[in-house]
Amino acid sequence: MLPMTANALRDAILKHLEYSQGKDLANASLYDMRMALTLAIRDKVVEPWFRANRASYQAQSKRVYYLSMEFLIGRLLEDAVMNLGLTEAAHEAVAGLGHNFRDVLDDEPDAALGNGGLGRLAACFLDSMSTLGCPAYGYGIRYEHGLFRQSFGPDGRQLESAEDWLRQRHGWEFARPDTAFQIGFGGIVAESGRAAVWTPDNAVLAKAYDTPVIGWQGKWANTLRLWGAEAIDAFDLDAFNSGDFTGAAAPEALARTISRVLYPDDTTDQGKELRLKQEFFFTAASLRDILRRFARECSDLSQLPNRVAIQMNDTHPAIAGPELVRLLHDERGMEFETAVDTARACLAYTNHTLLPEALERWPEALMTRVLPRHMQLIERIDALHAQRHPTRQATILEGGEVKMGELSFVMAHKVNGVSALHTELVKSTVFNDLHRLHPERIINQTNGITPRRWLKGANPRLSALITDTIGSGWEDDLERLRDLEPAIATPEFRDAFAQVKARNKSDLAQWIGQDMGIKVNPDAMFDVQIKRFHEYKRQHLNILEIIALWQEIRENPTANWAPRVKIFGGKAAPGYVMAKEIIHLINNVARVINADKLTRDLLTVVYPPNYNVTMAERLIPAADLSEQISTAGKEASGTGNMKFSLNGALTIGTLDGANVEIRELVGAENFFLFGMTADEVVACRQDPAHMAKAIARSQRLTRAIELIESGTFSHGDPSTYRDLTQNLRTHDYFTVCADFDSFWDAQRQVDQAWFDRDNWTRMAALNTARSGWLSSDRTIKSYMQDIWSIAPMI
Ligand code: RUG
Repeated sequence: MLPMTANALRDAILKHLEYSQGKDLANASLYDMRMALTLAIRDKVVEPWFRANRASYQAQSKRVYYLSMEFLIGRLLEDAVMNLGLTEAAHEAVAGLGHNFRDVLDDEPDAALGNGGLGRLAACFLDSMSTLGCPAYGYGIRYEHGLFRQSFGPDGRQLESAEDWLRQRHGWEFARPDTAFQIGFGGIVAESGRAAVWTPDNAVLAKAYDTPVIGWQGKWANTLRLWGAEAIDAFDLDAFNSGDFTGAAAPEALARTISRVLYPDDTTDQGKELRLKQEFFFTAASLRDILRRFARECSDLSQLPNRVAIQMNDTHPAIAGPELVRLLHDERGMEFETAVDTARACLAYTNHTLLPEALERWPEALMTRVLPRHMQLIERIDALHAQRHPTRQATILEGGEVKMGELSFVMAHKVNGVSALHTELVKSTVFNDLHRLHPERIINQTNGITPRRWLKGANPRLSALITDTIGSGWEDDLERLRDLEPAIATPEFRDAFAQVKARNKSDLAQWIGQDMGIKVNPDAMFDVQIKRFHEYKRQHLNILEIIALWQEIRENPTANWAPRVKIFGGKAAPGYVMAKEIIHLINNVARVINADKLTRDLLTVVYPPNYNVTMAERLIPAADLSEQISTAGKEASGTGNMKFSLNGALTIGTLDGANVEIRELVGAENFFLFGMTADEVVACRQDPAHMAKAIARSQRLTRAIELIESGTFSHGDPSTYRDLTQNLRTHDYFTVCADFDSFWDAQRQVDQAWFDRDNWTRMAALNTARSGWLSSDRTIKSYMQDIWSIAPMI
């Protein structure tokens, strides 16, 4: 006899198989089973979802509106089942119906509505807001095609193809055809008294799709509302009747372009009109939705900041400032300055980067063409700021461009960086002048990760060991992991911890063998670098060190080397030539090194294609060493670094982003530090020969670069990687060469530490025990207190 919940769940699955999928059990495919389970679980989410909505309406509570171009949510089924406490019941129910639960979970497409850290942070925040009972809506775009699918050509180059997660029905969402707004572009502005009337010359319909986000233990659920673009008049019947079948569907095709693809880039401003339209599209629809909800509860617009907290995730929704001013001033008659101040009291802005190419700037001509009224309002906002702060130097408009970072700053009551170091750099560099004028505005909110997905879900073995040792309750009170410390002093716990890691590694080794045909030694150190490819993240520093190591092992194969499996994962933006060259090089180094019989047992390089959230969930629990090797001052925070540390991997890293906090938390003795500090990097660049000197100083680096230049990894063709090696020799902005020797030395310290396996395990377990502060629950509590002024409702 199955336990009751499993029985009830089985009945619910059968009902959905029959009535939602139109299948009986005998004919149900894996897809049918997954959809039926998804819908049965979704039913369970609806009740707490309604309850949460009712509670926040009744309390007339302030709500958070998290505006983000990206929500990298990945798969949802396993998370929802886990948060509802139904994992065992679902397992039994599915097995009882003749299917394998793991296969059913793995059938779900990975919803890649984001590029990397910024989008995954938004997804972790949704989980934490629901867990904490913080009334919130996530607002974004329902992209038809998420981040591109990556494969590697026979020559090792990255190939991109369209991702199509919506080809199958998205079982979690509720379409809301009755919640739709017309979003206009272009047109003319006419003066009308004190305000203005904007008449766009074209418009699309933003249609809402809601996905409930259930928190831990099913106590609260918020809504992720994604906007899909459609034509207002979907079909041109006259064209159809005259035989122009393609032309008849043209309005729909054109409108849908706006929500068709996620821009495959997280650091550079694409400069495309479509991108600006996407940004305005989802921001404007969200603001209208927010004001509509507010109007149902309150008629006094001066109360808006007491009910509405709008978080702009990066500058992508920065147009929210002028658009909210327009809605309040032009459409609701609020006096201009009051409208600006009211909007500012609602808005806050998170900065995620200092890279100049990633701080969006729009040509004034483009802004005027696409959003003529907003351009006028931006000029007035800039002028008002100048009038109020006559000593200001930083302007919103400069050189014929609108600087969206400055606009966001001026229109936000709080601006936050995402790690301690990053926030100090935000103050001292990009927003230095604005910080001088508004010294209270910039605050730090170090990023976090949800322990539900990144420990409980991704690493069930470690989770079970933790629960056996300190009891449950750590899932939403992660600081409790500190209670593990006394146990870590015992050999029994360390053995159990080491066994968990060994089993996770054995699973990964099996997957690598099956998926890639590469046999890896599960007893070797699994050394992992997974993240977007970018020169500042320095995957090329890692591969140069691998080449140097390979050489030394070849020369002295019987020496006491620590065997390593070097694992890479990540995509490069399709237009980012240098990042794609690094991918190309890694694949070819892997080809050559993996074929070398002399070094085979000591060094293997593995690079599975199409890295995504699901792959991260597989790799992180099996990692021994986490590579966080960015040029100091360039990685705003990082969140992968936190996931590794929580899962008991040791970090080799620079003093960059949240590495600084991680090192303080876990203890300097449990972290392998190398490289220049952010200040030293700046000083190093003062010497135009820094890279040449570093190469001349380091025989190993010289040999590694020369080996690439000799054609060893390019079938004898010395020209293949010329751009890459020339860049290192003559430019090297990201100081790969200057940090190389320090990186090499730190890697040898890692080797030494690895030889004392029991002590390694102790260090790894201490990383887990001391990572509680990295929970996104901590981050969200801090946003609630310092930015949103919202109290939890559970
Ligand atoms: O590069 C940053 C990461 O350091 C950070 O951890 C993450 C979340 O805050 O955001 C990343 N990011 C920055 N993604 N896009 C940008 C530039 O717009």
